[in-house]
Amino acid sequence: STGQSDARGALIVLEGLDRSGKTSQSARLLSHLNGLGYPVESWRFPDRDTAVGKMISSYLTNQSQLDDHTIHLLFSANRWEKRSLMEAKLKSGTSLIVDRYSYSGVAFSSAKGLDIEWCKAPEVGLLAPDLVMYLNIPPEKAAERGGYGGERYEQLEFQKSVAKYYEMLSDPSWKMIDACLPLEDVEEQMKEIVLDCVVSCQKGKPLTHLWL
Ligand code: Z5A
Repeated sequence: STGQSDARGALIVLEGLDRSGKTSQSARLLSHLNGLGYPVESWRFPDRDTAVGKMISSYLTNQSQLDDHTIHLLFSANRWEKRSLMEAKLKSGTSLIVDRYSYSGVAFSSAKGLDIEWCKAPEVGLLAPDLVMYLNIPPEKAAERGGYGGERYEQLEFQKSVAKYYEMLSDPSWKMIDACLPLEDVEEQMKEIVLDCVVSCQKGKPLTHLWL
């Protein structure tokens, strides 16, 4: 077999603290891959456009209060409601660059004190990323960047705790990106890693599921 029929898009996830530069880098990677002629879309979680996403958004902007378990399950439900579309996109050959995924879900809720295994459970069965890139930045440095402090989780002490949980969740397959450098240098670290991943998925690397 040439493996041709199993060609698919890559599921690429960007994780990191608030203000680590995920949104900026998603846009850059999108245009990089587009320029090379690869079908690619940029996604983000939470997806605030769905019905569940609207509840999440109202919670994050402090317009509503929810029990910690409840909001955790809503974040997870927000990924589940996009799961079948995600699979269809990947199978049709479109790569997805996803700004935050299940690791954010577990890291943020665990940092509030919820049991980490309980937090992982609802994520089991979602598609596993082909690549996780962690935009690494000390919480203090991230806090110095613009626009900090508006939403519920944007507080230094909390972000420090989130960083610890990310460290617990990370595995050797994660690509650690130095996110303190200028935008162009951060992008430069990611381009080749992303392209390698897209090429290996085109060659038919099998899709797997969380939690690995
Ligand atoms: N959350 C959760 O609890 N559970 C879940 O399951 C999920 C999420 C999925 C909202 O997420 C909150 O939801 C989030 C986690 C929680 N809470 N927090 N914290 P979100 O994705 O909607 O929002 P965010 O991640 O907090 O923020 P952001 O604005 O998307 O940050 P970013 O994408 O990492 O950074 P950016 O927008 O690209 O850049 C931020 C600023 O820094 C901006 O002014 C840039 O110009 C600047 N910047 C970026 N890169 C650089 C470099 N390299 N040098 C200098 N300045 C830079």
